[in-house]
Amino acid sequence: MFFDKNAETMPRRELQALQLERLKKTISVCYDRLPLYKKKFDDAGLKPDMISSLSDLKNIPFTVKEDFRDNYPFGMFAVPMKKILRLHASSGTTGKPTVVGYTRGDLEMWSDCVARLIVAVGASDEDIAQVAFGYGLFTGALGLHYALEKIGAAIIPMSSGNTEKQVMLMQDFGTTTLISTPSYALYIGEVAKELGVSNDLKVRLGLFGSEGCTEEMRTQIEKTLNLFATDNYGMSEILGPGVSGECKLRRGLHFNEDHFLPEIINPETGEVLPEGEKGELVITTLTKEGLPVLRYRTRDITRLNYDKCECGRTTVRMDKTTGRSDDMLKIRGVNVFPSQIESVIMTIEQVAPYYELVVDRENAQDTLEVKVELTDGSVLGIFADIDALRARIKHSLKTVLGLETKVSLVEPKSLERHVGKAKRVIDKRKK
Ligand code: DLL
Repeated sequence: MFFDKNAETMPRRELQALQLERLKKTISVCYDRLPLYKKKFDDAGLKPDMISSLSDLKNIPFTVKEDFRDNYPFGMFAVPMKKILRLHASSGTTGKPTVVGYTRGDLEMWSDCVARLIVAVGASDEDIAQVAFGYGLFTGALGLHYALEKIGAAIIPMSSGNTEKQVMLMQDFGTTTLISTPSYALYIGEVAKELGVSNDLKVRLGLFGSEGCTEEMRTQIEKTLNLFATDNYGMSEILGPGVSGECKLRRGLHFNEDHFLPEIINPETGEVLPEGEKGELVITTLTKEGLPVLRYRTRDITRLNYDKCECGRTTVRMDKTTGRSDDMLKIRGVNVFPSQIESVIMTIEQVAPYYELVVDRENAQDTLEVKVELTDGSVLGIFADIDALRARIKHSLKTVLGLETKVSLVEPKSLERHVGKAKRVIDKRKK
C-alpha cells in the first residue's frame, strides 16, 4: 500500500531532477535569508550559482548541532515568526535545547511524510492507534499523531508513562497499533505479562523509533507483545519522525527522498563516501520552509542502498543505524557500540532484555561492566550456575567486541525501565 504512490515510486532520473530543482531553491533561500549560511558560503568562497548538479552538494559546508545552539532560539528560521505555527525542541543534555519551527506548509509535508511510512507497514483507517511517545516539545508524539489522523486511524493520545493504565487502555480499547520507543514497548510488554493480560491484547503493529534497536531486541519485543515491529527514523533538526522508515519487507528504511537528500561521509575527514559504504549520515532538506538545513551532520552511522526494493518503492534505503558516532565508547583503545552488546544480551535465554553499561577507569585502565538482569532470581543462590552463565556471556561479548568485560548478573526487575529513549550507558570517566 502507498500513501503517495507517485512520489514513492518515481523513476530515479525524475527524482534526481526534482531534487536538484528543490536543492537550488533551498540554497538560495538559505543564502539570501540566513546570515549563518551566507557566512559559511562566503568563507568557503562559494556562491549559490556554483551548485549546478547534485554532485556539487559536497562543496557546501556542513551544518552541525552547535549551529542551532549558537542561533538559539529562532536564528535558524528562514521565515518571519508570523509564518511559524509550531515550535518543538529537543531537550539536549547540556545547555539550551535545539529549537525548530514549522510553517503551515511544513506541518502538511511532515504529516504526509510520516503517513507514507506508516501506510507502508500497513497502518490504516481500521487502526486504533495508541501514541505512547511523550506529547510535548519532543517531535515523536505529535509527528505520529497528525499522520495517524491523516490516514483516518482512531488515535489514543496516551503519551508516555503510566504504564499500567497504558496496558489497561490497550486491553479495553482494543488498541491495534502501538507507537513508542522500542525500549518502552518492551516495558509495556513486561507489564502486560505481569498483569496477566498479554493474551487479551489485540495490538498487531508497532510503529517504533526515536532510538536504536537491534534485530535481536526487535525479536524480543515481537515475542513479548505479539506484534509486527517496524522502525521509523528522524531527528528534530531536520523534521522529527518521517525522514525514513521501513516498508513491510523490513529491508532497510526508505528515505522520503523528494524532501530529504541523504549523503554518507567519513566522520573523520568529512569526505563523501562511495555508494554502499558505511559512514555518517548527512541530510539536506529540500522543501522545508521554516527551517531549511543544508548538509546536517546527524552523527548517526549507517549505509545507503539504492537498489529498487521489492515493495515497488524506488527511494533509497538506509540500514538500521549501528549507533551514533558520539555513542561510541572507546574502551582501552577498542571502539564499542552499545548495539553490539545489545545483540549479544538479547540472544541469551536466562537473562531479560534489559542491560546497563558502566564504564570507569581503574589503575589508569578503562573498564566496562555489563549489568544484565536474570529472568529467574532463584538461580542467584546457585553459585555454579551463576558462574557458568556469567562466563558464557563474557565469552560471547569477548567474541563480538574483542574485549574483556566484567559481567554482573543482577536481580530480576532491578535495572531501570525507560518510558522514552533508554539511557543505558553510565560513563564515569566523564566526571
Ligand atoms: O527521535 C525523532 C523521532 C521521533 C524519530 C519518533 C522516530 C520516531 P530527536 O529526539 O531529535 O528526534 O533524536 C534524533 O535519535 O539522530 C538518532 O540518533 C536517534 N534516532 C531516531 N530514530 C531512530 C531510529 C527523534 N529509528 C536522534 N533508530 C537521531 C536509531 C534513531 N536511532
